[in-house]
Amino acid sequence: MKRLPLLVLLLLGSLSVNALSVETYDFDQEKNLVKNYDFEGLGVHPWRAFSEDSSILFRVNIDQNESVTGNQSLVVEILGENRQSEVFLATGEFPVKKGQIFTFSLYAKTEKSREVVISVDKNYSKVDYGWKSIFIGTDWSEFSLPVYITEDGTAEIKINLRDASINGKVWFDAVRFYEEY
Ligand SMILES: [Ca+2]
Repeated sequence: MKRLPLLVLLLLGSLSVNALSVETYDFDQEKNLVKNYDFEGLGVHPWRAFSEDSSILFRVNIDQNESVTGNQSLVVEILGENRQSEVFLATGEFPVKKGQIFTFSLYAKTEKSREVVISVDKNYSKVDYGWKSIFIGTDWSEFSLPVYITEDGTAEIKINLRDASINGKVWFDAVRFYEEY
């Protein structure tokens, strides 16, 4: 019985080393325009999930057991038997100017591999500033999209989970939208 505390200490030690190694990546967070980009607080605000199909069942939460940075991530869970409708994840709009070049990047993983579209568009219009189809797997991976602004106004980053007939959890962490100089 005396060996148990030592074993627990060793396990805790190895966990904290792993956590440190994924936390140290080279990026200046001052450049990041995304609010709540690493989901280390209590809530999901200002992120929101929505679908134009009101029959789709999904929920958005903070997951305290999965992360790339810190200890938490954002998780979207699609539940039940759904049609192939789209579920979007989005955050607020950013003021942008014609000619600016941004990068939109994020880390993601999922319970069941799925195709997801990441994009940046001008809200309430058909103007796309960047668009990419990505394949999210069961391990954390980083994805990135170059964004070219062609009009003054606002832009919004969007994540389209596309096929709500594939249910399960999809996690996101370390989301960035920053200008390239
Ligand atoms: Ca995090």
